[in-house]
Amino acid sequence: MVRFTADHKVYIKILYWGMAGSGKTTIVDTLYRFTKENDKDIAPTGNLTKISMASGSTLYFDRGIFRSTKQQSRGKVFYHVYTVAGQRRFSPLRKKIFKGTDGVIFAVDSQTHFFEDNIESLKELKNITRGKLIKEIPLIIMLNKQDLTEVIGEEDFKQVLKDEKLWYEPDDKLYFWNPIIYKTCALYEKRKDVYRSFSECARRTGLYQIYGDGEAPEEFKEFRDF
Ligand SMILES: Nc1nc2c(ncn2[C@@H]2O[C@H](COP(=O)(O)OP(=O)(O)OP(=O)(O)O)[C@@H](O)[C@H]2O)c(=O)[nH]1
Ligand SMILES: [Mg+2]
Repeated sequence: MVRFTADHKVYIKILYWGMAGSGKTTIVDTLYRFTKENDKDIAPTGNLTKISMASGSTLYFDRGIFRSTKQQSRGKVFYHVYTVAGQRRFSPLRKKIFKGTDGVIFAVDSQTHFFEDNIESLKELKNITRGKLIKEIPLIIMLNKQDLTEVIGEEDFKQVLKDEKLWYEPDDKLYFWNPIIYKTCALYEKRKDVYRSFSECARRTGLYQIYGDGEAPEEFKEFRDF
């Protein structure tokens, strides 16, 4: 739920969701370091909060707060970025962390042997969002770990989205808001599209609020170059 405060600040919650080990924590680490060290449209404020086990797997969540550095929104727009703990047993916790989410980035572990586990994680997300994905909550897909061999391709995952009714045909008014599927690598030294995928989710979340009153705006063509 986007929060507007009395002092004209806007808080947007973006959540990384996905199976255990898909790279969510690594993605936020890379996003943090990259936007701290480079002059980008967002910059971190403070440190990342990480609650994890000795193995590095998330126990509760990670959280980072980023502020917009764009001229028109500088000092006014803030992004609360969370990751969920992906292990199966943390399902009730994920439901809690999900509350108030404005935009979701779904991180896929692209290794082909995890194909079914990714689908299971997507189904759980769908279940929690109760039909709101894409319609009210923008969805972006990261096919992560594309630096490895034997990975899931874009067409494979598009089919998953179609099967899950998260993909609209060109004659549908939601077609324009179909999830963009990014082929990513979250490892800092080999990073690919970590910043870009976040930016697109943030951009869409803003458009949903400004032009759609919290829903996917219908008259979308003019926003193409927004
Ligand atoms: N090769 C490769 N390894 C990655 C990539 N992203 C993450 N990893 C590795 O995958 C492992 C798990 O990454 P995490 O970021 O902890 O995964 P997570 O999604 O946060 O896992 P949970 O917190 O258990 O849900 C770590 O060893 C990472 O270094 C990637 O793009 N490529
Ligand atoms: Mg994690």
